[in-house]
Amino acid sequence: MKGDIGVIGLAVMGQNLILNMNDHGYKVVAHNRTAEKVDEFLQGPAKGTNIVGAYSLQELVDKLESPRKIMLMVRAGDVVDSFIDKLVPLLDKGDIIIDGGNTNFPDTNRRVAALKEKGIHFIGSGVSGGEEGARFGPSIMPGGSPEAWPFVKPIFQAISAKTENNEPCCDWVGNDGAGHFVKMVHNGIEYGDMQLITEAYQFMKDGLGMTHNEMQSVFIEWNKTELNSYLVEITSDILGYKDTDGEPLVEKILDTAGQKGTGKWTGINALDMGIPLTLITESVFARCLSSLKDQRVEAEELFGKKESIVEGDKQVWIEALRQALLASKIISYAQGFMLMREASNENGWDLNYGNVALMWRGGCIIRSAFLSNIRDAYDIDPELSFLGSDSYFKGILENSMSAWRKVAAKSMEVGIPMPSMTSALTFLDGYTTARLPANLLQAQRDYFGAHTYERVDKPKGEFFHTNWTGKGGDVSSTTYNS
Ligand code: NBP
Repeated sequence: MKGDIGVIGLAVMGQNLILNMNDHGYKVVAHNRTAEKVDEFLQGPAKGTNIVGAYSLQELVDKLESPRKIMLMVRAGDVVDSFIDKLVPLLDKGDIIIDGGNTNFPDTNRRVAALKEKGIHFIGSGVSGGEEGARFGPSIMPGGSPEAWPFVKPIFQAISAKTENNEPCCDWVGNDGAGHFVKMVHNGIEYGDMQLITEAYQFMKDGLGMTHNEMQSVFIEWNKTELNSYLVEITSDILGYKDTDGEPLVEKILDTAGQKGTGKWTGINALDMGIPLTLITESVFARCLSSLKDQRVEAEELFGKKESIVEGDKQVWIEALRQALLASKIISYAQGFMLMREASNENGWDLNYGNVALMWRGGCIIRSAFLSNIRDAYDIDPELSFLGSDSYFKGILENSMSAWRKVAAKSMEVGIPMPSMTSALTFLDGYTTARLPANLLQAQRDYFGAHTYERVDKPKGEFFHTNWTGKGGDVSSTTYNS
């Protein structure tokens, strides 16, 4: 009997996805560049299963049922192109290549188009959930050649995480690089969620002077509220984790955050598309700032250490912080969905935002109860332009406003950096202001560069230039936005 699917790449993600597929009754053919890893896998974790090995790409191709489905779980970038180049001459028209790595979506756009010309279908799929997700149920976000989906759907939906209603956290996202785009935004939101939690931690630790056991208890309690999520849950575990000397391990970890690019790509795409994705972008910058460790140490000496004590009833502050975190999180998701909406419009992807929320509901790093509410919001209005306008989320934003402002103001007053919580509030203030000071900005642009402006008392699209100093001419710059 031939294999149902081939997987190339036997590192942590590939091995665990293969074992997951095997558990669901699929016969998987496993291949890896370094052939010894095939043996190690077959004689190790795959021992006693139906999984078979292939030591060359030809052997892999020969062992698969038609149309062949071959999933790459390898390092993103050139490695993917190199496998595609080697596979294509061995494949038949109608065969399917799937890239399950963390690929930047323009690469997927390019690969879908290039392979289409050769009659090969290509799926670019985000896979989230890390090792455990891959093994027992990841969130899977596939996009690319729609013709390929019916062949891959049963396998992907079987191995994916399920919601509490047993719905698979995997559905077709859209054409071209839509799946990888949605995975990129997922990772950007992950950056935002993590940054928000760290800001709450610093406020509790430095501002309220709380112990790690106290903070752990707060996160355990928060996990029983609307903040219920995987990241809040692991944060409570981390805060309670003691090093061998009995001290909290987290305080021994160097405070410089790493990043592998997906948050940065999300920010770059937001800038490219003109979407004010402030919270996620602040989170990326917060990681950049954290990496300037030596400079920060010198600067603290130069400027003096801040005494960031927050006075007042601790319990009141903790509840205010919870509300500020929740409200900021709504803004982060609202901005992420604005970005997806713009990308969907620009690329003709016709994204289903409720389905995206469903795919993130389980299996992935940002899984949370909150995503069910997002799904509900898009069920009510599939074209919702701002998540915060949905009645459920609007209610939370309004109820949290006073506490959120108090936390933001206090952080500024005592010098606790909270870039994501404060920028989220500033965004909402801007978004809910009908008239912003951009009129003055337009006047400045016209003053120094004759960039022209529109008038509130004239139809939109009519542009004016003023000779502000009496010394300039009447020639204006060409009006366009980039
Ligand atoms: P890695 O990202 O570490 O990739 C390891 C695989 O890539 C191995 O099979 C390795 O083969 C192969 N490879 C490399 Br590296 N360079 C190669 C080359 N020049 N030619 C051929 N093969 C090469 O594995 P992973 O962490 O399992 O991740 C796989 C994909 O899934 C990545 O795109 C990753 O971004 C994505 N992802 C990872 C996670 C996670 O939590 N780790 C989560 C979600 C998505 P070798 O054994 O011969 O070196």
